[in-house]
Amino acid sequence: MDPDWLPFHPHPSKPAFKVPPGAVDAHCHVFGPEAQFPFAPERKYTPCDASKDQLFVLRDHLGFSRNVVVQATCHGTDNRALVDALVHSQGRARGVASVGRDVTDVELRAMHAAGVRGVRFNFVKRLVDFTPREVLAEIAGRIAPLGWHVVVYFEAQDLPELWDFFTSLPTDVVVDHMGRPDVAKPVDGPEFGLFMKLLREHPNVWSKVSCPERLSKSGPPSYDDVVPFAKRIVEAFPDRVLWGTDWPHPNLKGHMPDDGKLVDYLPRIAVTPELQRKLLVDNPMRLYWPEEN
Ligand code: 0GY
Repeated sequence: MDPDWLPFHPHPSKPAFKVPPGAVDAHCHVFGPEAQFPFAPERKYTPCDASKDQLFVLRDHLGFSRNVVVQATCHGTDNRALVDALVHSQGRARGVASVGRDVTDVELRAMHAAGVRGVRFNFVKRLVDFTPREVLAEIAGRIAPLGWHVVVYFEAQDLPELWDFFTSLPTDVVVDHMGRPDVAKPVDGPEFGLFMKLLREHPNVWSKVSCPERLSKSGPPSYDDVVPFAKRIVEAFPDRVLWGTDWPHPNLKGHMPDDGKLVDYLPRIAVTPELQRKLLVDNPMRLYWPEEN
């Protein structure tokens, strides 16, 4: 583990907000355990272990029913820890993998059988080396027939350059953490306006409204400065939003959130029971468990 690595909160509080029945934590990770699932040689950070069993304990503690486990960059394109979590979840976890162009159709089908329903393309420069767009387009073309979608992670200032690539993808496109807006800038300003335009003009684009703890400059426990951004998206696109804890919170500096308090942030961005049900149940179920709809 990196010397300045902040481990996840050891005893998260019980949230005051009761999530609706069947709620899905649609963005979380597993790390290792390293002794069983070594981290990738090309990784940019070495985290603490954060196992599937610890994730499932947190799920139950917070009142969630299911997880969507997203491949983190510290595991590169080795999805074994992710797949292990899915197959031991009793059908209560689905996943988003990272694959290279060398992935075989047999491997893709095996991941599908385990519960993988998407691939993640990461454009955050501190996390990954550059992959040519044509390689990513090729991967997207291969996973589209499986009914999978593409999850993209990028920072707001890079959206203009990424726009043409994102809008050319043949699948649903799920954006992590609202495209990481700079929340010191106005919610009505051009930078966030461009992200809203992406959602408005492209009905296949979804947004996770997660990670106030990552985006906030005003800080915990209320993350006030992030609320207007997330609330704006939830109210404008109630059928294309997802939320997740982001446990175990990779690369946070300064503070580690109490996951119970993160759940208590939810009714501030989804202010009615209907919006809460769409965000936490209907939307993730439609995307990850469509056969149950
Ligand atoms: C997140 C955010 C981060 C890390 C990763 O895959 C990853 O390593 O996604 C980050 O450092 O901002 O969603 O987990």
